[in-house]
Amino acid sequence: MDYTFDKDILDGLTAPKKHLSSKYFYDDAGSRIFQEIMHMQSYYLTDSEFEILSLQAKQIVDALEFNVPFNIIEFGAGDGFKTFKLLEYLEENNIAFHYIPIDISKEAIDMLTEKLKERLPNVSIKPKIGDYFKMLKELKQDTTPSLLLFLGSNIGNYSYDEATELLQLFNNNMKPKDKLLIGIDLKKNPITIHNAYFDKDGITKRFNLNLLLRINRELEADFKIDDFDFYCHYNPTNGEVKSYIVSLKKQQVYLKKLDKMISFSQNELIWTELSKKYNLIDIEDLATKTGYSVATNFLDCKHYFTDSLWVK
Ligand code: AVJ
Repeated sequence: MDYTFDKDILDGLTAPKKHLSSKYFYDDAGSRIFQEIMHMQSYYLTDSEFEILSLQAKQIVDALEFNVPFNIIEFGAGDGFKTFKLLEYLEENNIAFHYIPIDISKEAIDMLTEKLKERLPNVSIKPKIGDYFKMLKELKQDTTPSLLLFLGSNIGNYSYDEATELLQLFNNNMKPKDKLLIGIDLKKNPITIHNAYFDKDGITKRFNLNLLLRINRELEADFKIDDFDFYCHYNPTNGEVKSYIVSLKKQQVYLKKLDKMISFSQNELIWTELSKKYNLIDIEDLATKTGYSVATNFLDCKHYFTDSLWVK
């Protein structure tokens, strides 16, 4: 077991305002439920970014102005199906590159590698399993020009300060002229965002409650899932979607592996996720603040989402 998991869960559930990190959503079961979310009609982010990477692949590659071969280093690659369109364009146009997908989920990376080898057998792929931060240090030694991919609006999971720290860390481990293509969801009609994160079929609820099942498995806990519910709220002013698990009654949960009893009052919340939305001015500020300049914002046709190309 990852000691950090035990400690983070214990700290989060004993905090005055309970919280659990959404990075722990992605065990194998959680990664599979996230696949269902990505295919929900209401979860527009997937289609918007897929459209950009399909229809604007040429524009993105032209904007890189890289010598070949170059590295494409993807953080949190997931199943890689969006990135596939970019790789396919490069392959079809005989542009040489090495694809280095990085993810914390071994199952996700194995599936991605297997599928990519089937569909693009000639692609040079060097998969890595681990935490972005640890991988970044290793990659700094490589002199090949690199495009870093941080897609899917994963940056939204970080508060503004955490995002600043992460982007500065990327920057510190990039070479001059390296580039970062970062997917960022944009502020829009609050109803559209509400429907994407509080879906009526309860898939996002299942995604959140799966974390309690993971804690039951890995910490031998006795969460009764039916005694908890899911709630989500979008704040149109600051662009923050916040997700919560709600305790439906006064109850206690025993974490047997840590020999710790956790008390919940009725209606007590566990904050599980932040999904932050930006507008283009915010993105400009965030890039400048973290040592980049924005080369281009590639927008989908509805302008719901941008893949923003940043130059170090
Ligand atoms: C994978 C973190 C970008 O915040 O939109 C989807 C995860 N949470 N539905 C997001 C998520 C609820 C997703 N990210």
